[in-house]
Amino acid sequence: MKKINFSLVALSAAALFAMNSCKPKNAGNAVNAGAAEKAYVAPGRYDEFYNFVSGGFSGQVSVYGLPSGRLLRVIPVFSNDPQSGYGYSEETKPMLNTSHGSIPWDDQHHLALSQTNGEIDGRWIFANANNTPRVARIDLKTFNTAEILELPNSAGNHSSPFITENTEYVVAGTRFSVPPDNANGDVPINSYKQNFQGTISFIKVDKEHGGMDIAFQLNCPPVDFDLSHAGKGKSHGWFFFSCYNTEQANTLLEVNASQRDKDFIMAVNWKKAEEYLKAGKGKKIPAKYVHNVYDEATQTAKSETKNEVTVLDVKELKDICYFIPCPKSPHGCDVDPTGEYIVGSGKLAALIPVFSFDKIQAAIAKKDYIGDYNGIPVIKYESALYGEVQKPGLGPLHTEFDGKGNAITSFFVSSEIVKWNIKDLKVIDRQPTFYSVGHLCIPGGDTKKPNAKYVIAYNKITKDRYLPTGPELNQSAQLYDISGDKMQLILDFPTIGEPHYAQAVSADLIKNNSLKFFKIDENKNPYVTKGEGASKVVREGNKVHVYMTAIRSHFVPDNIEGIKVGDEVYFHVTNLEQDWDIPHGFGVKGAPNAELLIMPGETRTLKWTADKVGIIPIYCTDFCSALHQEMQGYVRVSPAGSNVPLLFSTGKNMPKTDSAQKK
Ligand code: K7E
Ligand code: CUA
Repeated sequence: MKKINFSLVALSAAALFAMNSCKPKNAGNAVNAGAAEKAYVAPGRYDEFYNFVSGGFSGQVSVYGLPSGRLLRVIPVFSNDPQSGYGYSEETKPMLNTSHGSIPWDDQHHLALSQTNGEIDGRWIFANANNTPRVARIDLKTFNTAEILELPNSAGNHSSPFITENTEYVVAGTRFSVPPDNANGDVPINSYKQNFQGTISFIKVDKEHGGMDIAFQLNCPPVDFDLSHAGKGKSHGWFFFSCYNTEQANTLLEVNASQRDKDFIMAVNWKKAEEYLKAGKGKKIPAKYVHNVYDEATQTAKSETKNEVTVLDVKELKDICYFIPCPKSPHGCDVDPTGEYIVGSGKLAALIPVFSFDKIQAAIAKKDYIGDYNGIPVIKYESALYGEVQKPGLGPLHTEFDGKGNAITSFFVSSEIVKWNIKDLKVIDRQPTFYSVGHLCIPGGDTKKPNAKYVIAYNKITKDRYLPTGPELNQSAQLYDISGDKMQLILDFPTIGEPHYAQAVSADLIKNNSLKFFKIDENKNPYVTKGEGASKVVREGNKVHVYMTAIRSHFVPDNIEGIKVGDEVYFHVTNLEQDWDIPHGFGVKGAPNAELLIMPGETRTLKWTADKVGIIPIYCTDFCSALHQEMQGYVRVSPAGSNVPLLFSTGKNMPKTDSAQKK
């Protein structure tokens, strides 16, 4: 959530007072002397945890080490990447394809590490694109985006991705309700109540390879689904979604969607939905969406358009969905490690309700409803409620769990994190954040087995925390040691883009499976060049394929003649190195399609259209050896229709050829 502007309508005078006083005067003094030691990781030493952090409006996912806060890598997911050529190289362009065409930049909010038995298994991490609804799977062997699946009938894929305890499903709820894709969407906006619909997608994940596919969608009432979490343990088989705008407003939501005292958490019995699906109750409806898969063998992405999706109507099919009233405009919806307690964080509420899974089940059994909402039963608040945390803070957003019976909740307005006990609902500790915290992360904090050494707060505002850099300041994270009685701030570090949700995991689970280079023998890219002797330049009409190799410190070929204006030149560059951490780069003067960064054993293709007569330099852009600066060459471009023959070489001077133009 980005910089909420709380309206006067929604806040009491007391709350406003607190907002103004939320920034302690001597923020710098909040860190005591012992802190530096706790966050210090000596040069050459590894961090204890990987921290995967959403990049918000950057569209990427970044990886930090904890406790040092060192940036380890930015993984390109939903945006073109000026570092690796992701989204620019011919191999990766299809990854950013959608039913709207190629989209070079999206907005990434939430992450979900794959789980087995409710624990992180270190295989994949899933990420959402918020703007043009998509879910990505990142392979944690290579830290590459392996797959991106578009979601039809959705808009603003916010409550996504959230995962079940054995990665059976990755689930995605739409933020905006909209008319379904196959309906006539040319309707007045104020016909929201009649024509709009909320959609939840259940994406099944192949157990072995991770491949994603939409198993079914739920057709739900038109509200805004904000966040979500799966049940676990006793509540495995259920999913919980926070909903706002149950007023079903379509304008000035700031006021119009803040009317009701309580909105909802929607409980979804997905095992029941599976039964209906098996019984053939799903309706196949036309829907156009795109599925992009990166094939590791060919190192090439393919984009496929799908035309159909199976929908279950939760109004017709009873016992899938139930609404639970939740004060007020709930944002985070978090389930504790036992699966019994569901925490709804009402942004405008002065308390935190904690719901009991057992009580929800009992209420459903007794039909303890206060009525229905668009045909869906609404459970009585008191019947679902375990209890309320009183006066926790202002503007609760998100909750993580420490596995020792405590929850830690972030408070955007009062700018603090607050630890409270789940059983007695008493506040135990509170610490300020600097400033306006959004999400929180404890390693494994939304699983059955949290590893509660640290909590990380991801903040929206950093003014006065860092040296000024003009009007724009990076967002930041703050690391707290939570191993003792009091939470202790030990480190600040800036982040790439705006961090929303993040996940962290013990480094041991990932680091030993990490691939060091691609084996050249296993490279099945159709344009691979497996040795310098195999390099060549092939003309097919106005297309020219350059099969090029790179190894310290030269390209083969590095002199090419016979290219003509208007030729489409494909530089297929294979990095022949078979060693960890020896990439080569590739740049072509004037190429509007960016550059390449090629990992050892990998082939990457840069498409370039020769647009001017002349000599075009090419060179390696990654400092790969002492003679990196010598890793360069030339391409001669002759006029269209010239008779300069196609020649290529490295290390010998080609014959002088006549460049006279045919008249
Ligand atoms: Cu709270 Cu998009 Cu998860 Cu941001 S959302 S903070
Ligand atoms: Cu290869 Cu520098």
